[in-house]
Amino acid sequence: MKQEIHEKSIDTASQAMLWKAKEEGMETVWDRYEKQLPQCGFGQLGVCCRNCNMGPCRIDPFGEGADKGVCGATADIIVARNLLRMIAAGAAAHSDHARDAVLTFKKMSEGKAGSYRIRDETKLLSIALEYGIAVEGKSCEEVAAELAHALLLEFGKQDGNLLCTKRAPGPRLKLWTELGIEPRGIDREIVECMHRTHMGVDNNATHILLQGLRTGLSDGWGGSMIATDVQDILFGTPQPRRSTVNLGVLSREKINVIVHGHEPILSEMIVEAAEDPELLKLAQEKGAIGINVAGICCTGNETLMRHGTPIVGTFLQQELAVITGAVEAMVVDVQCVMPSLGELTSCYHTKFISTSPKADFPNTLRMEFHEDRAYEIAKEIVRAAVENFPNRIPEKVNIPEEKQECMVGFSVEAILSALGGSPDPLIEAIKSGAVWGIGAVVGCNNIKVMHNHGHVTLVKELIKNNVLVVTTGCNAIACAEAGLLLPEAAELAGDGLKTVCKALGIPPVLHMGSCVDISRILLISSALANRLGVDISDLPAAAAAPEWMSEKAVSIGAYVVSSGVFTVLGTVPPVLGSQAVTALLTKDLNNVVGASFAVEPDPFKAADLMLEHIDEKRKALGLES
Ligand code: SF4
Ligand code: MSK
Repeated sequence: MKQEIHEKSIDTASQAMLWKAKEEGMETVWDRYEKQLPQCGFGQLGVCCRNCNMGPCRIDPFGEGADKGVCGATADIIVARNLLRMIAAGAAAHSDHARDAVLTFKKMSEGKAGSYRIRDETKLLSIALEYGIAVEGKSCEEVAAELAHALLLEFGKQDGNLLCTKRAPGPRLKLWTELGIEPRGIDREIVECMHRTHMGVDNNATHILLQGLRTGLSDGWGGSMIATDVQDILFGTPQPRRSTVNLGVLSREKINVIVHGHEPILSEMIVEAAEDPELLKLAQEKGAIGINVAGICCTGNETLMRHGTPIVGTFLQQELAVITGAVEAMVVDVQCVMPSLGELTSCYHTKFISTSPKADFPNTLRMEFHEDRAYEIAKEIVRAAVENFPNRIPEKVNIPEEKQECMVGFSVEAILSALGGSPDPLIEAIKSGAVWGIGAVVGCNNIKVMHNHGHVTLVKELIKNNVLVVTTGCNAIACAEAGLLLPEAAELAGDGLKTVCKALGIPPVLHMGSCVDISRILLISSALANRLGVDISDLPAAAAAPEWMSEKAVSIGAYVVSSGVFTVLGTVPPVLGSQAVTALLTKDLNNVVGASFAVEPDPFKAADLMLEHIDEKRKALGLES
């Protein structure tokens, strides 16, 4: 199944770089995908198990061969166990990111991370109060030290439940408690998943999946929420600002430093180091007119939201950025970084710099990051990029023209302030039908979907039908590239949404941040539900991940649905090998948590499913329908 270049991406800049890759004989993720085809059917259905060394075992989906693993595990057990391990890995990724943010916060409070300081005092104090910390008469550092201690306890908690979940509407929290899925310690839930899926432990698909919901909740209302809170305290809560996006943000005359991955701890320092007079002088000596820091994936989203630094692209554009021949340094931390970058960067002058003590890749220059020397290390990294500028090979440079303006920075605080301080105007707009509902569209790119087609098509359909869209992660970047993150995009919205956006001066698609910032979406949903006196599952709202690929997305799906939001997946999760698990996820969960999943690869049909759901919820609330 060979695809033509124009079938691989809807983005013309990406297509141009795919042509360049072809001319230069460079291999990309699209080529490697073709070589994998046909992919393993057992894996796609989720019916293979390697959880002990009597295996690997696999179940014959046609009912002609083995119907049980060596130990007797059925397809239901194997599929459920595999799904639980995906959730555990996803929750671990988000939560370990959060832990590192808290540890930096702690060091800052002890004076051991001098490059960091508190940028949002109001948020520090309000969260400290929430965690029961008395703030009166204490310095910010003292409060921060106590808060860091309290937050760290959330990871290893052995008694009681997580504190952040108390932010959920009362009926939701009550439901989680009744179901026994209110999360306990963050690490505990993840460890328990690994224990339960060990050979011969939990062998009841429903029971296994309930642990999946609880672990997901420990991510969304635990790890991810803590990451967002601490990052806002340390780096500032995002406010609306303008920036630019797509491969065309790379500069011909400046030194291009790409920050890629997920954690803002280092990239915040890189943004600062790129303005250091000493490095700017060096850049000029090397023949450049400045230093251009731009992002990919969620590290990019973090610096975009807080500083307006441009974004080069989504997950599937990371190799294409290198192929421009204009990148002096690709600086990576953790998550969503393709190991292929090692080989690819060695074909260009690009330095591939890995910085996380946890994550190394082939052919990298290791410049390990430590908070105590944060700014110094950031300067060393930027210096390495600057010194690499003379190695740029002019004949190999081809930067696409495409560069799109966008408006970003819609934290919950920014949305409420745009609404005049309370969610009431939005609630009134929902009641009147001007805003028909809320659509949360998030998630990755997946090579199985034409790059950005699922994202952009679905979001356009939603806004056309007056659904206000909130977005994070790679969906946000895809929407930015398509021009949907501009107030002017209101022209593409239905009449009601158009009027609301114009009155408030906001885009019809609100960029709320990185993947961990889906926690912001949970909080705005809670604010709306509380104001209406209902549960989140009663809201005229629906979610989608049209091009998801990562295990983090599976954990996100688990907590979004457990929070009461119907969610449409655009790529098929590996569960179809079990009818019981599939039925549970797509139907029975409705009777448990008041929401379920649907799988719909066609973005038009996915939009229809979300709209039907919103219609039903409006009707149930007695709103105009
Ligand atoms: Fe096979 Fe059971 Fe071992 Fe899995 S746990 S590999 S199904 S014997
Ligand atoms: S970066 S997790 S590809 S959204 Fe958060 Fe994009 Fe998915 Fe990574």
